[in-house]
Parts: sequence; structure tokens; C-alpha cells
Amino acid sequence: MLDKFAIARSLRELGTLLELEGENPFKVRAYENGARAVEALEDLGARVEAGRLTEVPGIGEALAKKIAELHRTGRLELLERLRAKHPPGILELLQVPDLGPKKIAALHAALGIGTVAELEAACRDGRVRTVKGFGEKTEDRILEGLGRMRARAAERQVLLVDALAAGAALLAHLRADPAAEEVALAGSTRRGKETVGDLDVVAASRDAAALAARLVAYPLVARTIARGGTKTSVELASGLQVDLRVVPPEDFATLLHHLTGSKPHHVKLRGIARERGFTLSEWGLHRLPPGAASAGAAQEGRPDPAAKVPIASEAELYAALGLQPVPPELREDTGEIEAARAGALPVDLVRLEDVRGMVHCHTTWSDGRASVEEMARAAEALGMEYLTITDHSPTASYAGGLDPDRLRRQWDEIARVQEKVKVRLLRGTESDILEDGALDFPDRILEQLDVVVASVHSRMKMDEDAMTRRLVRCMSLPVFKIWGHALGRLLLDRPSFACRVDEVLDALAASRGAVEVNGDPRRLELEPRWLRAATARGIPVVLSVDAHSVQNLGFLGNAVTVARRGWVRRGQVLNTRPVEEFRRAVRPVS
Ligand code: DGT
Ligand code: CA
Ligand code: CA
Ligand code: ZN
Repeated sequence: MLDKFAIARSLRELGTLLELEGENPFKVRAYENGARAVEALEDLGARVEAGRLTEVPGIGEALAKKIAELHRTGRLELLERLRAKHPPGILELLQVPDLGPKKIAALHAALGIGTVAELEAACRDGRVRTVKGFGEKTEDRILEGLGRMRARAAERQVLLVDALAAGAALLAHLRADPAAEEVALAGSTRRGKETVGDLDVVAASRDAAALAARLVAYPLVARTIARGGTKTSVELASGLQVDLRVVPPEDFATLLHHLTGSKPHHVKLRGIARERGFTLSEWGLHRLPPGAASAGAAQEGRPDPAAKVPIASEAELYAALGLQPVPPELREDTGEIEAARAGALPVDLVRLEDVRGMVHCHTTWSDGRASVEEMARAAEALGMEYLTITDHSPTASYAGGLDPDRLRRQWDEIARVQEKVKVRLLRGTESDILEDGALDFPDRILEQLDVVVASVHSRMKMDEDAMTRRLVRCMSLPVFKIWGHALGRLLLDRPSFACRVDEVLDALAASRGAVEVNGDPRRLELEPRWLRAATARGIPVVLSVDAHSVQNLGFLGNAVTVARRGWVRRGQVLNTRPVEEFRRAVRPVS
């Protein structure tokens, strides 16, 4: 008999193995959905017995049978058969960068490599290079990839969007408890950090034990790590750790603030508190006894409750320290405290509701999943004033890039759809930045477009000099207007490519181009420190979704978060402007 988490793992494994068999993606996704549904069940055993699995959304007849078989026997005929066809460590091997099913099969056939450990040993002994289609370079790349994989596993970081999704579901569960007065996410997730280590949750309640019990009873909890009076830590089925702290309502604001961090931000705040005769800690803000401040004595343990300063909100806390309120996204000790002290913190950071147009959208004309009309209607439903259609350019053939002829036919379709929708459709392209720094369409075509997003998709391993020259050359073109997913990183997967960013930003400023903040959860760049370097040069910003489906339009929120972390103000964002103003600002002409 398997428990629900083991069953979910088996379903995921089955999905991956079927994918290797060439099974269609919808079916493969059904296994992932099924796995999630099973994990979230509170009464798996009872449902199996009563034959009531199919009442669960995401579980159909076929899946229900497999789940029941796994539950009863701990085995699944189909799964065993597929496992026997592949090396034992196939799932792990598929995680190795640069290694696909074909290469894995070749290595298995030639060298009997079946696990990651065997793969590593074979690379180190120089045996992999003896296999047809593999070389010394491949060996190095595999070893490098294994190193990255290990570093990632050690860090146990997850993407912000995954943390937010897990957090939203958990918060709903905790808030449903009658003892919960307030529940909020804190930590790096609240600060909007691109990847996070765990979920920090703060609750206000008179009954800490009730909330701790409710957390432990959350269906997705795989194990309890620690259980104390006001602190409880658990691990979710996904491997994500959750730290819950419960305090009485009057301490909620200061604890939320404390657990939001970051640590360096707090270290500085504590210094300011002492200067002003207070001590700031996880217990809240307390008045120091006279003389204690000048003595500079670091306080240990819980301060005298009688000296507590009542604080009802984070804004009140900052005010008590003589500071402007600092939004969570800015709390990284990168100058925000000094600015807040001088009253120079921007108060008009861009917000989601400021954005009027969806930028950087793909459709079925290239590698998107939705048609022009579907994207248009979805953007309209979201209250957007405009939408830029930017499918891939000819060189991006792997992504269905459009040649000039198909591009013209796309314009016809855009015109037809425009007659049916109110949202304004802008014609564009995501043009590859070619190896020599040229764009991927002739100028006479680019000039007929409203929007050109220019991005690097290939040859990312150039050396720093060559890449810097490539970008600077491209940006010097009069038709260059928007720098797409700037440094090509993929979070938890691929680092930014090498280039001298300051030099490139200088070139971008000189050409009066804009930089994109890409909302794809795996990209989230240009990253905050470079965004600040960009706006300091007067470079405007475009908030992009890089959408390949209707659902991806939701990526806008991610772009807004990154922009805020980069101190980007509303007035610096081109797609907060009305459509004609936006068009004038990005038109690809000299
Ligand atoms: P993460 O989880 O690695 O993505 O980053 P954080 O910032 O969420 O860090 P975490 O979960 O270790 O702690 C959450 C917050 O709690 C942190 O931002 C500040 C606060 N905190 C944690 N440990 C300490 C500490 O030893 N001293 C101080 N002052 N604050 C701490
Ligand atoms: Ca955390
Ligand atoms: Ca934590
Ligand atoms: Zn792209």
C-alpha cells in the first residue's frame, strides 16, 4: 500500500515515462494534474474504498483505476513495464542539463550508464568521449551541468511564482480557521525575491495552538519539522519548508515586519532605533531605559513588556523611526534606508493597475498556443487598452519564426481581428539579435511595425568582448527600440551570459532605446540592480509578459514586482502610457 505522496510520485513518473514514449502532451499533463489532486486529498483511502475518486476534479476514470491499483497493491502494471525499458535513474538523468532522452539511451546502450553517479564517473574517466556523438567538450559540459544541479539541490531554492502559488493555497487553509484573525506571507516571498528558500507565514491569533494544529493538518504537509508554542515548521509534499509564527493581534505588525526581512535591512533599522532610544527586535519596538542607548549595550532576550511601544502597522513602525515607509520589495539595504531618512524614497513605484498595454505576446503564428483573436479578447477582458503581437523572427526557426511573407499575412489577420475587438492591436516582432549584432528583418520591414522587441536567443556562450560588441552594435541601429529578456538567464537553470552590462546600457541610453522587464517566471530580468543602473541613465522601461498563452498574460504581475524591486517609477514605464504615446515612444524609425 502506498500513501498519497508516493502515489503522486508514481503518477508523475508515469507521466514522464509516457512522454518519452511520445504520448501526447495533454495526457502527460493529466498525470501532473492527477498527482496534484491526489496530494491535496484528505481521505484517499476512504475514496478508493467507496469508488468515489472520479468525483475529484482532475481525476477521470482511467486515472482513478491507476490510483486505486497503486493504493491497493503498491504497484502499477504499466509503470513497471515502462520502468523496465529505461535505465533505473532515468528521471534524475533527464534533469541533467544538455542531456535528452536520445543521449541517455545512447550512453545506456554503449556504456551501461543508468544513474547520475555512473554518468559522472564515466565523464571523469573519459569514457563518454568514446561514444559516437559525444566528445571531450560534451564531457565537460555534463560535469559542469552536474555541478549546477548539485548547487541547486543544496540551495533548495524555488521560483517566486511557485512559492506564491503554494503560499496562496496555504493561506486560504489557515484563514479558514476561526482562531485566525490575520494571516500573511512574510520573508523573501513577500519581498518578491526571484527565487526563495522557504515560506514564512505570520498569523495573528489568541489561540496559537489551534493554528499550529491547523498547519500540521494541511493536506499537503509531508512531515512536521518542529512544533513549539508559537513556532511551527513543516515540509510540504513539494519539498518546500513552511515556517509559521503566531502572535496576538497587537504584535502582528511588528512580527510581520521582522519576518519580512531582509536581514541587512533590519540590522540597519536596529541601529537607527538605538540612536532614537529604542530597541527593535522580533518582540517589537521597546523604549530603552535612560542611558542604555549611549552605552550601546546590545539587548539580549525579551525586553520589558512595559516598555513596549504600540505599533499597529508597518507604516507606524517606520514613522516611529523617523523614516518614510519602505515597501517590502525595497527592503534589501541597497540605499532604501538612507533615502527613507532623507524623504527621498520614490512614492510612485509602478503598480499593476498603472499598466495599460500588454507587451511581448506570441501567438500560434510562431510558438504561442493562442490565436491573435484569443490573445486580444483575453487582454481586453483584463482591461487592457492595447496588446503588442510580437512573434518570432525568421532565424528563430525552432520557434516557428515568421519570414516577411508570413509576417504580412499576419498583418492581415491582425487587421481582421481588430475589427472585432476594442483593445488596440499593435504589429510587432521579437527579432533575434543575430551573431553580428544585426536585426533579423530588413529595415524596410521593421519600419512598418509598431513594436520591435530585440532579444538574443542563440550563441549565448560568446566571450564577454564579443557579446558586448554584438549588443552595442545592435543598439546603435536606429530601429532598435526594446531590449528583450536582456541577459538570457533562466532562473535555477542558466546563468546570465557574459557581457559588460554598463557599456551596453550606455549604448542603449545613447540610442534612446528601452529595456524590458520580462515577466516570465523563469526570466524575471533585467534584474533589479541593473534596472536601477538603466533608469539612472534615463533609459525607459517596458513591462513585458512574454506570453505564449492566454494564461501567461498573468505574468504582468511578476514584471511589476521585479520593476518595483528595481525602484522603477510609474513615469518611467512606457506601457503605462496611452496607446498613441506608447507607439510614438517605441516606433522603430530613426
Ligand atoms: P530565504 O528564505 O532564504 O529566501 O530568505 P528570507 O529573507 O525569507 O530568510 P529567512 O526565511 O531565513 O528569514 C525570514 C526573515 O526573518 C528574514 O528575512 C529576516 C528574519 N530573520 C531570520 N533570521 C534572523 C536573524 O537571525 N536575525 C534577524 N534580525 N532577523 C532574522
Ligand atoms: Ca524565507
Ligand atoms: Ca524561514
Ligand atoms: Zn524571446
